[in-house]
Amino acid sequence: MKIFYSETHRQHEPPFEVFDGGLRVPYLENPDRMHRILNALRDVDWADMHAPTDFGLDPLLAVHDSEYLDFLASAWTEWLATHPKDPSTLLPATFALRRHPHKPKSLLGRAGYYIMDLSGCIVAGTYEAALASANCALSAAESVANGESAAFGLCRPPGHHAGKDYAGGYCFINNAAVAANWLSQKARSQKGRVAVLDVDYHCGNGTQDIFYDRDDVLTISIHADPNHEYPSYMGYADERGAGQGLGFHHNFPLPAGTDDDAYLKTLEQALQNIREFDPKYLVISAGMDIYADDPLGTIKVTTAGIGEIAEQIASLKIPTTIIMEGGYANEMLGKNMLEFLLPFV
Ligand code: SP5
Ligand code: ZN
Repeated sequence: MKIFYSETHRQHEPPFEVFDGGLRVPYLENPDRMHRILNALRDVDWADMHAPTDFGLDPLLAVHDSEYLDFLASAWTEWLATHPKDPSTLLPATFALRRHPHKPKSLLGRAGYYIMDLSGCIVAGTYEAALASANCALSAAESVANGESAAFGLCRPPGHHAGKDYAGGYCFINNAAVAANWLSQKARSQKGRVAVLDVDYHCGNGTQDIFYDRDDVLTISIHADPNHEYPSYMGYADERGAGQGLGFHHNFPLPAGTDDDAYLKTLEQALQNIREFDPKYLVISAGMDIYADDPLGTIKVTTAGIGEIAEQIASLKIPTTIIMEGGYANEMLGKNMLEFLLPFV
């Protein structure tokens, strides 16, 4: 299996995050996560590692707002210019309620406008890392478009919480959405469509936002109920798409404690939606934070369960681009990711 990975992710290592009212050090979405997965991949003979190709900004601008990408590109330089002594990290303390339309000029004002929570810390290498991460996703999508049955974008930072014009939940550029949109353009001439299935523990709110009014990309997210879990304001079952896109989004919120069997039953409903849609390509937002011992999770899926989930998805036999999202039980992250990839090899 072709796997796309870039060391550039190391440049994004925020010093802390603010987590439900307390400071968390170190940042949970840390470079060690990739190290664990790479170590596990070293033990198998099917991991065909590649550096990503640079696709430039066009495929990113096709799903993200250009002023938002400009903000990400210049935020650190602007922050350094005003905080040269101890820049630490750029993190706003005042957040925009988007029902107020003003977009402020100041850097912290824009940061509050473009960042949805306190985990979207920007440091010196954040933009470079986010670009490299998106290029890993695009490179994986390209190899699937060129005939591979599956490919893996080993992306960091993750992407599924990033919307058209906002960062959040450790995410800056929506890697899965960028890949799905790129594939939908590839497939357009043959009237082919794309489905995105998000199995990260958290709702893929950014992906939902980006494709909400479109009928050419079906989006489905299975996640912890937003009534008790991040991102709180999206991910409910009655969010079904809008306009042209009505009926082309599905949320499957799950209760805390959901085990392998209950998860697989819900997955079967999602897979039935995908079969009916009959996409030419499938993109998976693969978050391993559904794992029972994840420090952020409340869902109790086992390592064997992760393998079974992947088995069921692979049985669709749709060309599949797998995109790395969350997963914070680092000591099991390599093993869990191997279990997930194996059915696609
Ligand atoms: C990519 C990804 O997995 N991002 C996750 C970001 C989650 N950050 C939210 C942290 C707050 C969680 N509060 C948990 C309390 C409920 N048990
Ligand atoms: Zn997650």
